[in-house]
Amino acid sequence: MTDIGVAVLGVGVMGADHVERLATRITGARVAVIADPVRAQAEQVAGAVPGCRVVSDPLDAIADPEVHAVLIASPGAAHEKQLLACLEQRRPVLCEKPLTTDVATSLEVAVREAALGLRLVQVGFMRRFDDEYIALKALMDSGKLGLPLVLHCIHRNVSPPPGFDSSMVIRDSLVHEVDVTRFLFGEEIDSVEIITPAPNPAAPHGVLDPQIALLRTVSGRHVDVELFVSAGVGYEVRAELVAQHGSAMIGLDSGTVSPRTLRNWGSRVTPGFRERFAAAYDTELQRWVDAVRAGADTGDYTDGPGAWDGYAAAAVCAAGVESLHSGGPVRVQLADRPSRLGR
Ligand code: ISE
Repeated sequence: MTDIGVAVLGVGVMGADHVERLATRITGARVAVIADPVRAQAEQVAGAVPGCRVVSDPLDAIADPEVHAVLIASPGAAHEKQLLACLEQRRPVLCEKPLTTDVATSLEVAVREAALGLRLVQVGFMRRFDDEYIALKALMDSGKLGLPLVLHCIHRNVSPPPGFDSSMVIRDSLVHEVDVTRFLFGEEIDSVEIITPAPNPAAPHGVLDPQIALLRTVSGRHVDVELFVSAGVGYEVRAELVAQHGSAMIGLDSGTVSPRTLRNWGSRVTPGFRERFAAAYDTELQRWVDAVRAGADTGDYTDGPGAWDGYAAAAVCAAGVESLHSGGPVRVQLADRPSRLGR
């Protein structure tokens, strides 16, 4: 089989990173078309990829005859329309989180996909492809630590992008731990509570940062997450599992516990998510391309979290945003999972 043609929609930081990845490290696929509202940016990124065309309308890119699969890295608000067009054209699609920007439209995507009897949508929760998370899950599933009980997480960024607000700490940052919780424990989240300590004076005006999220799974397991998007030091994403017979920690960068301050930022702390999860993104894309190529036989064009996972994460984050405003724990409302019809 010849390489599949991929359309990349949105070539900001993440989209451009994926174009470079597809063009240089991923086998079995080539970037056929790029669409971005900033034409100059699209031209610049496409210029580095032989044979890649720039198309103005993302919907034309999805329908393009050279395109077999779509990678959505556009802003969240554009996802719903682009995802529905992919489903209509039966195009396999890898969509960066969030699936869509609200719960109802995320459910709509999951329902429409299920009605096709195919698995076409994969959500870009890249931590599921990271060696450390995979090793932690394998350790939990092996039973060596006994019953998993508690997960303590840390999620710190140097600074948030422009326009970040308090609810984005939940929808943009906590969403990763939401998916990690569902991935590691293999169960849904039942309630969320957001606690807002005294804000960091260096946080952008009006942004409540840090925030502490308390998640409770349906079987009663506890997950706490410190979210600190204006921490000013580096990209610190850690998790410590506490289980019946012991504990295990991932995300220490150097493998040791060392003081982390601005002074040792350069040498010890990973600067951002592209560096921390570079290998995970490579694995994610290679496995997605392989799944797309194999999908015609199975109707499953994904190898990772799907539309339901994107929807469930959106539902948990909506409960989190409600808790941010109202205080106290908020129950997560989940619809019945749509079953695949047909195949
Ligand atoms: C960003 O969108 C990401 O996905 C990063 O992984 C996360 O650390 C950051 O907080 C988000 O804003």
